Amino acid sequence: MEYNTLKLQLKVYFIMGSLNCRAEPELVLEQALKGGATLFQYREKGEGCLSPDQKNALALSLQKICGKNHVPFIINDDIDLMISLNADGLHIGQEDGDLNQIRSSIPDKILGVSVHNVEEAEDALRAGADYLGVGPIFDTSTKMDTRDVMGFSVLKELRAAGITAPIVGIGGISEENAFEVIEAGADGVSVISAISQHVNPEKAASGLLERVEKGLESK
Ligand code: 3NM
Repeated sequence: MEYNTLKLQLKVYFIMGSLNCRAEPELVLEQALKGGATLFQYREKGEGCLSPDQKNALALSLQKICGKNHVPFIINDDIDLMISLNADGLHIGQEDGDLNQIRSSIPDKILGVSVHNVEEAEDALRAGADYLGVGPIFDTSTKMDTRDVMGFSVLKELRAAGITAPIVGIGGISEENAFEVIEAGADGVSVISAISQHVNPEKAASGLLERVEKGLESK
């Protein structure tokens, strides 16, 4: 996919599964999109997450909400579900299979890959990743098995290495620190709890969007 289009879609990348929400996932997503979330990833992971049938049903229902709002719908780490729903894309981690093989089985879909350094980023791009997720930038209590907190340095290193591909930061990002994440080199921010755990997901998403846009203007 064309880099500039994708960069705009990555500004406020909301990620969520049933375990992350305080209210009904559908309601949380509707509100997040109303507030200006630009991309959505369905990520059903963790102890106590939904059974495969329930997961498929919720995915379909969230996909419809994205469709109605013209926001791309990405699936985390489940290529079969992505293909069966004809979703807009897939996001995978470093341990989620052979990237070249995945790329060739979904040539026309958005493919995002989590990376942690320049080498992983270059490998992912060589295999055809469309965007890179980089983190954890800050401490997060949403995901247990993360790498060590990276701060801004990794974002700066990726850009200094000449990587121009779309990049989103992830991990502990909020309205308070989103500006600096963009300033350090990201095109957008990926968040779970800043939106899903907020009492007002719409307000959370609009606040993030404002900070991201300010960050982009300052570059
Ligand atoms: N991946 P929150 S951190 C899903 O570092 C995920 O790769 C991470 O949740 C990584 O916005 C993370 O609530 C959780 O901190 C992000």
